[in-house]
Amino acid sequence: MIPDDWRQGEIAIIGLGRSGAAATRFLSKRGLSIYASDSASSAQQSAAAESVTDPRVTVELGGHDLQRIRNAALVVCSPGVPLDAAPLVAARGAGVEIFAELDLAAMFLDDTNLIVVTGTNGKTTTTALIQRILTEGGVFAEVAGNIGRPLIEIAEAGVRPEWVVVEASSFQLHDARHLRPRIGVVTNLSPDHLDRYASAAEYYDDKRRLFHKASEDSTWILNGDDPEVLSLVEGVPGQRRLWSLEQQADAWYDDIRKCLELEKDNLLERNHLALMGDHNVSNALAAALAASAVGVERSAIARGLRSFAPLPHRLEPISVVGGVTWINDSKATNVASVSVALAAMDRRFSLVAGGRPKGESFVRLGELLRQQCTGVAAYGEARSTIEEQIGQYVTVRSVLNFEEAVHCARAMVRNGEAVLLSPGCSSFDQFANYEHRGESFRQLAKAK
Ligand code: UMA
Repeated sequence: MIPDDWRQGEIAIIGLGRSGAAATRFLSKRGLSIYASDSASSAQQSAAAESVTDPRVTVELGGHDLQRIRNAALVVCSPGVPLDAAPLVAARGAGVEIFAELDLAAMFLDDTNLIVVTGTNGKTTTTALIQRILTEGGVFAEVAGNIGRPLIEIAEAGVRPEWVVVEASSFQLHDARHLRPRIGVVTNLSPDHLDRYASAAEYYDDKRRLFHKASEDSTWILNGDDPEVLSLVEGVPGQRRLWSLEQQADAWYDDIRKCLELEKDNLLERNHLALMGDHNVSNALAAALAASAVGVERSAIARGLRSFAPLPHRLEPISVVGGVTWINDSKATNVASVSVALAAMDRRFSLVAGGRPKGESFVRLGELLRQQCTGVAAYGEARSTIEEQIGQYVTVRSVLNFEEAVHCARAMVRNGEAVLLSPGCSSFDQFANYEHRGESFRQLAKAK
């Protein structure tokens, strides 16, 4: 299964986060020589380096030996490594083949049933919903990919699940050549990661890699309300199943009867779904269609949806303290996600936003905030931009640090209202990741 030319030299692994560490384990077990390097040398990378005992693996932290990478038989890169990072530029310049970790895994999982979920927002919830429903329907399913577990770990595991539900980010899909979903889901599309891509079109091009191995046997589950999604799939072979919040479709939401419908029958009453916001109705409809394509019965789909609890950091109601509801939406790292959160709010609230900006404009939030928002506490590197761009619509208090922002936001609401963390930015100016930011919010809420 390992191509002969991979044994002609070293495999260069770029980045030693979860993906790089898992790829190193997988390839070293197959007897390959590996040079794994990471530009950083913090605790995570050091722990990964220490766990390597195979003498065929050389680990370098705090930098990359570009000449060694140029001479490699193959490069495997982590999703967080930008395309213009020096090691990737060096590899490309020397004509070395580059694999994303997810695509490397896909090569070894070609005979495994994959449901691949992509899109800009809602991927993780949809992925988790599908697994919940499949499990309810008696199907052995696991999740992997952007949701947190590198797909290569599934390729390594001894027992293969019947279905793997893979959340795929655009970074993981970049240049994917081997990924062959039996079922693919596209939740929605809007510009994102403009700090990494030169344009939204370039970002959509990576999303389009989902269809690279499409055939007449493929099933595509698509958001029928999103023209970008429908245009992305134009000309792609395979069966299409659409869901909609606006009109009748294969799965749709009947806003008059407040009921989710699947293939012309009632599936579930809206109030039996424990998730806030219409976007989550959309995710539930997508998951129902995917499970139905696997063959799960309607009653099990309904039970799976009914038993699904909100995921951490995604519009997660965390507590009610002194009559104020605290809602953690730390995963909202782009402006489109914040709009979705604002639309889901059913009461007056203050907003904590900020962090490291990704190059998007916040202006479109202005009108949405005017309706129910009592004030915005803007923090971190994005604070001045947020104040400049939405200050004319709503009161904005600009502060440097996160804790101060949470404190400020609390002071802007009363009994019966809510404090919403939906930052619209990445967390990296003050936190290791969005989870860390969400946990910090949880602790601060508890202390109020
Ligand atoms: N690095 C270098 N050289 C460089 C640049 C970076 O060595 O020039 C190093 C960094 O120091 C770091 C590593 O490369 O150690 C990059 O690691 P990574 O960020 O890819 O981290 P992983 O732990 O492998 O996590 C990745 C995904 N991270 C990103 O896409 C940024 C995780 O998605 C995913 O869960 C995991 O693989 C398993 O598949 C997280 C994410 O933030 C949740 N995703 C983005 C999002 O959802 O918006 C796309």
